[in-house]
Amino acid sequence: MCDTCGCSSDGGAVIYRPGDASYHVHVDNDGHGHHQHHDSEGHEHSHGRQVALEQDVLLQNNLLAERNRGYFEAKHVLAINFLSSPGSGKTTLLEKTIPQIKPHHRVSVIEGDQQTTRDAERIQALGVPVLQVNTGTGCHLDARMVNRAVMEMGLAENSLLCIENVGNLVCPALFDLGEAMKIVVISVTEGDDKPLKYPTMFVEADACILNKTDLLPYVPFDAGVCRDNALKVNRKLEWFELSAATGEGFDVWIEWLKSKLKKE
Ligand SMILES: Nc1nc2c(ncn2[C@@H]2O[C@H](COP(=O)(O)OP(=O)(O)OP(=O)(O)O)[C@@H](O)[C@H]2O)c(=O)[nH]1
Ligand SMILES: [Mg+2]
Repeated sequence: MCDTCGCSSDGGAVIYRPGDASYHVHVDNDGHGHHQHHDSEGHEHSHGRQVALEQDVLLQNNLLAERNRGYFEAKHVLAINFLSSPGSGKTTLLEKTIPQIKPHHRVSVIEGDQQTTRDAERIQALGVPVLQVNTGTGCHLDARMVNRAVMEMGLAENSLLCIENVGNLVCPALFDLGEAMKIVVISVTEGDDKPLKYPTMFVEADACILNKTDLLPYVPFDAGVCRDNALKVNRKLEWFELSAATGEGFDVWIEWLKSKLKKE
């Protein structure tokens, strides 16, 4: 049980490679993984070790996050943690963003969801390396899950790593993954008061993307008010307004992302 947010993420996470039914990696509490192989009769044989769960979940997480950060820095990998409520458009944003980055930089993706490999399958269709972490009843990714996934996939030098966190506007903000940046995605159907009601996510974020602007004519949402609310809780927040569906507003976002990649 996670002492921080009360969700159960202790060792329950499993990493999947979309399209490869024989591939599963169970993530231990120390971030080690063990593959499970199915024999001809479908029986599982697990290899690995279990370590007692640390009491201080966040301290333990932060230590491993620093190891991840060191690894990313050594390889000049720009790791971005994408966070939002369920359905704000994180995967759609990646589907539209990656094809514009891929000609210039290698891109890898880690997908976080409680269940299914649906998002990883959507990303795999773009032709970039992707692994899916299923957190089971856990409501966020943590540093050990990312550490394990990164060790499984390996990362190219000077590349972009996109980590799509579990859809949740609360708990994922508390867990450092070792990323260089957190980007919170909010969509116009969620209400322009969300930055005030869920400030931790916006305080922790480096940038905010207001998505689904194509729906603005149909919903009572004031983009200016939302921006002001977000900047009230974090005046350094970079702000983007776009529609991942139509591509409107995408140029500014892509130019900004490319400028960050140049610095890697
Ligand atoms: N109108 C409109 N719909 C969008 C836009 N972006 C995403 N959607 C739709 O919103 C729904 C959710 O999009 P996803 O990209 O799956 O959202 P997500 O944040 O990845 O969802 P989870 O991974 O479940 O948290 C889908 O039906 C998308 O087609 C947009 O800019 N405009
Ligand atoms: Mg998604």
